[in-house]
Amino acid sequence: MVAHNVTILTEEVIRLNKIMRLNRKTHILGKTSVNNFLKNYWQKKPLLIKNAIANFVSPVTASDLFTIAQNEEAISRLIEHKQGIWQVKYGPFKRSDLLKKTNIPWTILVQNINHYLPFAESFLNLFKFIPYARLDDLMISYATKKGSVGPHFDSYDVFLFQAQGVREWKISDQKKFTLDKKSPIKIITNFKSKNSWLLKPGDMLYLPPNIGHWGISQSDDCLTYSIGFRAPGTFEIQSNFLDFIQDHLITNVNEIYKDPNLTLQKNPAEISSNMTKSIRGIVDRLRWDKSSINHFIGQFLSEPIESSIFEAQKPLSLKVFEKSLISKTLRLNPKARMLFIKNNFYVNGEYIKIDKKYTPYLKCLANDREISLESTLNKKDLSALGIILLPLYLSGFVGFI
Ligand SMILES: [Mn+2]
Repeated sequence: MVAHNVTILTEEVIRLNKIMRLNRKTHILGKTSVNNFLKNYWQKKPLLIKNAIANFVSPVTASDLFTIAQNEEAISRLIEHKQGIWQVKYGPFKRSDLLKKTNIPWTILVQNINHYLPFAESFLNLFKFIPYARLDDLMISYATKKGSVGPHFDSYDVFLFQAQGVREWKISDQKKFTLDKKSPIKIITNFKSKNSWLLKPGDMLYLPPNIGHWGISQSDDCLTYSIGFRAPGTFEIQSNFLDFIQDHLITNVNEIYKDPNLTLQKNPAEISSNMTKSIRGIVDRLRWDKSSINHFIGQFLSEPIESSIFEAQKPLSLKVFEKSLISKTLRLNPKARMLFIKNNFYVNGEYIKIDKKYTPYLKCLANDREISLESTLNKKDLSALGIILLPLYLSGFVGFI
């Protein structure tokens, strides 16, 4: 695991965690209230927040980022702009790839930092005013002076938090863009800047989808955190739903088409109306209701990202597991997604069947991503919770701190 190699100042993490826990409702949006943000900005228009976190010092360093970029599982990109040509290389990288001295401005972007650094997971807590089902990940980019990924637009909402150094952000109000067809990355060729801001450590810019933007590092130590959101496509929802229906068919596999009342047809190649009617009847027997659609939604939205690997744990007796449950804090694996619809819970695309009585505990685990059970919990409830949680533990979806 890469996390062991990453040097993070523990005190700094604790200090930041305190700021974030105490002020998480209002802090990160500055003077803008959450309700005002959702009503007037979310998915609608950009918002610049100066001093979203005052006196911010990034606990994540460029060196941490380079360490993560060496991990096989990590998703990273290195972008350079050489003599008018954009070049992109994909990770994993070697440390030597990143430490080379060059006069050409460059930038590296590493996704899913919250899977590797506990600090990054805590940092995402500041964005709890947006549902987890919409949250994608924390990406961190490092850039040398003039480093950039060029003028472009994204299909998703993003918060761009300046963590270290200075970055200039130019944004446009254009509706139509022309793209550079030769470039390996999405580059707008007719970009016209409408606003330009210098973001210093602790400043943040929110951008809704499809806003042209261009961030250019103004220093050799530029670190930008991108809090990205996800939104499933309509085609993706529909095709995944059809797969779900297929996986959940309750049909007698031995039942076959019958025609005991067959009569002589004039054209043997013709499919008769009797036959089309009979098969239409079979298709019409496919049924789904609100509850099966909800199960689909829960499973679909809680699917972890494709590259996630969960390590299975060594078998453990329920008794030993129960002991840990009341003495330690159980937390979700940073890569795990846990969501719920009313009293139905979904972890990493799996439906977790539970007695209604235990929903408050599971809601706590889903919302806070961790739970500490009290030792005063009675034996029956402890054992019931153990039976629910042990399979999640064995799959590596939850673990003890
Ligand atoms: Mn972007």
